[in-house]
Amino acid sequence: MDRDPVSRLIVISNRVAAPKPDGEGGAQGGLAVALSAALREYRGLWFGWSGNRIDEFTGKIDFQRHDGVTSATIDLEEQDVEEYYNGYANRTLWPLFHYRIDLAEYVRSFGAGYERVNERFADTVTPLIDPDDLVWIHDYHLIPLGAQLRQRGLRNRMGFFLHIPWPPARLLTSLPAHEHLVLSLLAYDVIGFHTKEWLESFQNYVERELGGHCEPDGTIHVGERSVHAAAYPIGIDYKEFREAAESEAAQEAFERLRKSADGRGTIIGVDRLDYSKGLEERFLGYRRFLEDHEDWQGEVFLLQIAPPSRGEVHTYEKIRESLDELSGRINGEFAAVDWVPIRYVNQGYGREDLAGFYRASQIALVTPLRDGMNLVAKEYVAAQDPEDPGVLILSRFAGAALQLTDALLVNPYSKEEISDAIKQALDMPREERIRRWRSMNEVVKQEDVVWWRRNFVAALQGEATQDERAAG
Ligand code: GDG
Repeated sequence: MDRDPVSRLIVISNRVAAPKPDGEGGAQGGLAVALSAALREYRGLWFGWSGNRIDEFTGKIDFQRHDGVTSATIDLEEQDVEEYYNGYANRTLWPLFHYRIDLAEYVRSFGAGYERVNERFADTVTPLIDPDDLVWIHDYHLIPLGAQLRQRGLRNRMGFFLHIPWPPARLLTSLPAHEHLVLSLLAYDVIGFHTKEWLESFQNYVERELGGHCEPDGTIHVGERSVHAAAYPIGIDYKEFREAAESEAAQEAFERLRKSADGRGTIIGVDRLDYSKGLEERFLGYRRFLEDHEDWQGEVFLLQIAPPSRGEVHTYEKIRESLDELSGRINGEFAAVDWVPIRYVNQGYGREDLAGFYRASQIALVTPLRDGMNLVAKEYVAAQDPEDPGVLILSRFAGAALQLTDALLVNPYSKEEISDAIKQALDMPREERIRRWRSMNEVVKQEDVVWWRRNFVAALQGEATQDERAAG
């Protein structure tokens, strides 16, 4: 492998985004979208699971090179995938960190599988890391990886970024061995969250449960250890998304949707099919709107794009079934021979198509019950026509609500608030739409994915934190 004199960036995440042929769709998650953009202009290495399952773990690494980025992937055993990915990551941590303690499953073998896979990651990636490389580890799948790498002698600057919310301390303490998990985070030099709210929950846990002390400059002390923890809100690749929005494919998608709308108002939702996204509550809020405003029946429709994800986890099968049922029920109740209130689509589209659909829609309903950030809200803003922009209705409980304060902010659990916001959006004068959009667009444009990456990497390189390295 060729090496440059300046530090390389080693990114480690559960999955490595495979380059996709132009225009190909799919339910590529927000993390993958964001990191592809960040690494495009950074020389580095991206390490993760290939997505393949094998009978017995070999530790064999598959290297690929594209766009100046080397990706290195490993295969995992079936049992690893069950316990680490489907288990601890997606049946324990994901629901708990999204405040769904009712859905969180605490199974000892999941925890063991999680530790084992983190060790496997550490064993295979350690030899690929040079002493002056910066190491940036992503998300809830890999919380203990930094500590594992330290145990293998790595002294590099290491950062961790959490893409999902950090739950309140009282919820987190329901997790068996929660202290062990959180203490492992102290192996990093920098810990990043999307928002101040998640950061404060983390600080609160550290003070309450670990007896730590948090300074106003972001330094956290626990015993002998000090780390820097701060909020780094992720953005979208604004430039790339604007280009997508202006492409021919986007224009075709725009026309296709406008033509089929036939003069009706379009409300769009785009989400991975996940219970955290508040889809059932959204459908019920929209149903309430149709009930509250009969004159709008037949004049507007909801296009909900929801590509399935995590199909191997039972809760995801269940949410899929209940949404099939609910959309069918609402359509049966309100539809006319020439109008269907909800167009519910379980397939993914290319980014250019999405951009065209966003632009063709007068309203976006982005109403997660809890979301680390939410990139769809930002993409919707970026795709709008500056002369005639649409209105963003956004959940107060998405991290994005702290930045996009000119959206119509709603409580996603309240049918009435969703209904009222749809009405307000449909009635909103053009000048007000433009004013709100301009202010949101400024944020989305300035605080983009490059800004996010630079801020995080600067902290990782910088003065901040990490003291007694030599003491190990
Ligand atoms: C996690 C956190 C945080 C969706 N459908 C299609 C499609 N998508 C793309 C969207 C967007 C991405 O997937 C979803 O990103 P979100 O941020 O909305 O949500 P998560 O996947 O849950 O992401 C989240 C994020 O990480 C980053 O830190 O913001 O809070 O939960 O980019 O456009 N893309 C295409 N076709 C689809 O049908 N091409």
